[in-house]
Amino acid sequence: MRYPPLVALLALAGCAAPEDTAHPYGEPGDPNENDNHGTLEALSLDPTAVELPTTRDSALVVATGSWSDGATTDVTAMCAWSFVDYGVAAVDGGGVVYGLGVGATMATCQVEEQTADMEVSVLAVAGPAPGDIVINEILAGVPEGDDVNGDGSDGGKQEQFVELVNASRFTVELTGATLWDSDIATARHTFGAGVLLPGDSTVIFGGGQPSLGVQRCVALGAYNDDGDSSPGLALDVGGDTVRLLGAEGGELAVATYDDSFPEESLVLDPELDGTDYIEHTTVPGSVGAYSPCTLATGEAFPTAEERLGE
Ligand SMILES: [Ca+2]
Ligand SMILES: [Ca+2]
Ligand SMILES: [Ca+2]
Repeated sequence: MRYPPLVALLALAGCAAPEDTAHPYGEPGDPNENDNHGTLEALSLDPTAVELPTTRDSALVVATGSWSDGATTDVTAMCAWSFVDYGVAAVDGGGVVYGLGVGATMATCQVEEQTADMEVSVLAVAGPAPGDIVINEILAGVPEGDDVNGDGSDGGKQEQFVELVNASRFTVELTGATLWDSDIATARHTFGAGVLLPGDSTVIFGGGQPSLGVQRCVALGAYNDDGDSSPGLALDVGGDTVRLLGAEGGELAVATYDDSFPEESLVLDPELDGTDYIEHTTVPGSVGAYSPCTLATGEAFPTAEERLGE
């Protein structure tokens, strides 16, 4: 388990995110321009080593091929990439190198029968920037009798949940982030040590012992200082505002709803990328009133590789 729920808060020294949150994607070249050069005789990468300070940083690699007719061309878009450790880095079709997690790995580009290697090291996981983590789904009005968190009992307010998804292209650190409702002066949940890869999700329930068994999703009961009288997430059915604050207190995400969602979730439309919320059952192919840890259709959230490929 890489996400212990109740770990004491740690400062995020050294993990501050740069101001620039743009996605510096290169455009893949046209593979067809290499069609008439015969056989690829040599392949090289430039640079051959990349060090990324954080998972929010990226670098550009160019693959150059030497062909049997004497031509030398940019073959970056033709690379089939493989990694000794797929948890450390990824490279998109434009040659942009991304850090997924702390560590070092060899990345290999293969074009035809030729291969070339590049060392990639990633030094730290970045803190989240506003917009990285989206509040994708909120369940305030729990259908009576439903065991939403999967712990075997109908826990009433324990079944309320907030579904958070890393909709960015960066691995981010949630340690010390907090979740709030609009009318209680203390955080409804404080995140322990943990990171979210692109497309990973975490669902915070009002309480109980959540057990959903969905890969790339961590389901937790709200962790706060309320003691035995815990109101959990305290999501008012008549309307509320949910806020996610970073470890330093800055607002990362916010969602406000009214009383128009009586016994089902509200969900972003479209999921991950939208700004408005709609009734969960109105999403085409919806599995029902709610879908903690998955899209409304029950399908998995897109993986890091799928997000990079978009
Ligand atoms: Ca339950
Ligand atoms: Ca409330
Ligand atoms: Ca969902």
